Amino acid sequence: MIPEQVVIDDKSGLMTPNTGRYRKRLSELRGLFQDAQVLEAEIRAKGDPVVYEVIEYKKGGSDLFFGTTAILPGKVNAEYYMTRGHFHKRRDMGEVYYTRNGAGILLLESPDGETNVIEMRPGTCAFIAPNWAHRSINIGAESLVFVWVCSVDAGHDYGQILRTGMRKIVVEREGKVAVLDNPSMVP
Ligand code: PAN
Ligand code: ZN
Repeated sequence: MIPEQVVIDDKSGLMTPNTGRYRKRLSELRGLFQDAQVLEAEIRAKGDPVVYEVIEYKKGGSDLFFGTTAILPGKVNAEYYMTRGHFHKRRDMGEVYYTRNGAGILLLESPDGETNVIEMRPGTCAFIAPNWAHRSINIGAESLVFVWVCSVDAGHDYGQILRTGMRKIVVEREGKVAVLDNPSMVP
């Protein structure tokens, strides 16, 4: 393995070079947002818009890898665009999120249902402690771009969050950002 420089464009999250990337469109995020009807209408009206893009740099044999996530600005009804959210498969492994552009909320949840909220704005670095589920939410008018760094062994466990949602949702209420109890939370 050889050390290498990676250039990151803070505005877009583009990483050069990178080893992989994927996009999530609204149609791939069915079930994530409260308002399923508005979601379908948005897919039709906007031609299935991209909600977020993940770009990574991963080299075989390394213990660490890193990448960027760029969440576009947008809402489904009042609910801001967000990532799926997950625990790590390896619950003993945490992560670092370093925000480079935009404005967001990092919503965290422990296995016993405790919630933690960390503000994301350029220059803030979030320590995601092991065993906390994490979801990032774009509450601004620009792309929310952050750099993440994590163990290659951490993995993703989407199951529980996909099934039950998180305990809190992040919505616009009377022109302000509000973190509310999730009304459709399955206990
Ligand atoms: C991030 C996330 C990325 C997309 O790289 O995977 O922001 O979010 P979801 O995977 O929840 O859709 C990370 O936390 N990796 O562990
Ligand atoms: Zn993670």
